[in-house]
Amino acid sequence: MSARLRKLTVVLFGKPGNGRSSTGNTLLGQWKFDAGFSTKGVTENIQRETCCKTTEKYDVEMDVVDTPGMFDRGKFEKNALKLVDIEKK
Ligand SMILES: Nc1nc2c(ncn2[C@@H]2O[C@H](COP(=O)(O)OP(=O)(O)OP(=O)(O)O)[C@@H](O)[C@H]2O)c(=O)[nH]1
Ligand SMILES: [Mg+2]
Repeated sequence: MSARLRKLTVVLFGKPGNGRSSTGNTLLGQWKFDAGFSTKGVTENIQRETCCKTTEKYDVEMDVVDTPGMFDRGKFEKNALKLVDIEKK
């Protein structure tokens, strides 16, 4: 690993419709996560995307993890467990 390379993981949590996917797309600088208004919630599954940024000090490899809304359709526990599995890889 280069001395100037930094790895960062951002996990987006929150209530349904509060802007997680939009925030993720802004961080990535790309439209990777579906975002928009839906009473049912747009994001149904955990999705992980990676981007690389060069800042004044470091090259940053950033993983952004989008998640379904907390308390959404009772899926929170299941998705939290999936997240733990993803982080183990
Ligand atoms: N005004 C404003 N609207 C926003 C902002 N972020 C997101 N939105 C809007 O809010 C709505 C929901 O945004 P999403 O990014 O899909 O929110 P989410 O938390 O991923 O939603 P779900 O996956 O459906 O639970 C969309 O219509 C966005 O355009 C913000 O910072 N300001
Ligand atoms: Mg979403």
